[in-house]
Amino acid sequence: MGADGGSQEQVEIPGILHLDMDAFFASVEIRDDPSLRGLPVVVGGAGARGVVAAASYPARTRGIRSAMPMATARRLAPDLLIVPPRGDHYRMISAQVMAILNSVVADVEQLSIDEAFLDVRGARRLFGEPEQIAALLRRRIRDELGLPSSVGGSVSRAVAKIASAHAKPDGQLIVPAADTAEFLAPLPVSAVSGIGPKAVAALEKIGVHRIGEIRDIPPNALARVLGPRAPEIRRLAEGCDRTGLGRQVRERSLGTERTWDEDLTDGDEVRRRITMMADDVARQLRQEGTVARTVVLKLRSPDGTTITRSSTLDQPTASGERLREHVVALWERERHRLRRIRLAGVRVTHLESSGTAPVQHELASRSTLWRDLETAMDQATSRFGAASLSRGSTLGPASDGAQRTEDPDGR
Ligand code: DCP
Ligand code: MG
Repeated sequence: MGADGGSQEQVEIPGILHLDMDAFFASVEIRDDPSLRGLPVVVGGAGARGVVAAASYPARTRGIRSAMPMATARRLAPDLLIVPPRGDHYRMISAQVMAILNSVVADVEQLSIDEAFLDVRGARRLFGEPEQIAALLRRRIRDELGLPSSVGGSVSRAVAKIASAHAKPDGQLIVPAADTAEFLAPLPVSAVSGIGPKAVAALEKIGVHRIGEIRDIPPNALARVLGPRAPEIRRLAEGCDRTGLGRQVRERSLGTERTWDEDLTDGDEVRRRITMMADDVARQLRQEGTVARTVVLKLRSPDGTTITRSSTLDQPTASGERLREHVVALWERERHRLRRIRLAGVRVTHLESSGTAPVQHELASRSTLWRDLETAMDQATSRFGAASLSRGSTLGPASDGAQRTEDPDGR
């Protein structure tokens, strides 16, 4: 599944860990000067325009936070102890932390100076379950570096990060796959990385304050508020996110394209060819049980001029009919620009597993009909070959054997 590969069972192990050092810069200073322990300590510029970089947990109980003006922090805690930052020192200790992580776990993705994601699903045989590995890492960082850290674990990087914040300070929380939605439900939407103050305000306007309430919002309404991230955040709220290490699941695409020896000059012929390509791409999607949200039409004239136009669908689809509507619309918009066509291609991106795609409401009955029809066509095609069936409107003079291309980089 996604970039994780592996079996279903493997995917359900909450072995995506997020480790984050507690009050990192402040903890280093306290370690190096134990007389600071238990006191409201901040690291940051002490001058008039200084800001708080890190605040010890005793400082936080007084309301002091990172990025706060130092003047405000001083007002909140008149007994505040301010330590000037030592960047090189923190960077060196950060490298020591990462070396410990890398000595235990093969898949480590450092995110910032004091945090990393780890995929420990492959380390189980050697080191035990994710809980034990989290405890081992935290113990080694404590014993070898004298510093506190916290770990969250989940089947998803986003949930692991939320869990580590939940476990702080000096704790760990591994959320089993089946408990994910329940764990997230009562948390404020701002706990999701990437939901900033603007999105929080927009969600509040539609009555959503907690992550669990996201599940009650219809997909279209959620898309209006959150834009393209809406499906991903809904999956998260439902406990269905399985995104592991790496910035995101690698964006896959699939498609088909064809170059002709002789230029196509007849617009209707081009239209027929791209219609067949849309059908072929839809068939590929259905074969692998995915649906696509974006369809891309590529056209090249004999002089090399290439235009690439894409169209985003309201709902992800594996229907040739839906893809056809979009590529033909793109073609109609661009046809005046290219009088002769040497190459045409149809490609889909933003692929999702068809199991998780939201049902298309208004067009449900129509698309169900098409899906059944197209599934029947797929079965006939696999039994009798591609030439046995084609859509009425694609029956043209020449049968086109567009070659199938698979492009993991989405170009
Ligand atoms: N940092 C900074 N300025 C900020 C935020 C952070 O200079 N606005 C630095 C100081 C932090 C370090 O980065 O110690 C790590 O950032 P975190 O967000 O992980 O914060 P802390 O580690 O300080 O606290 P927490 O226990 O919440 O992780
Ligand atoms: Mg931290």
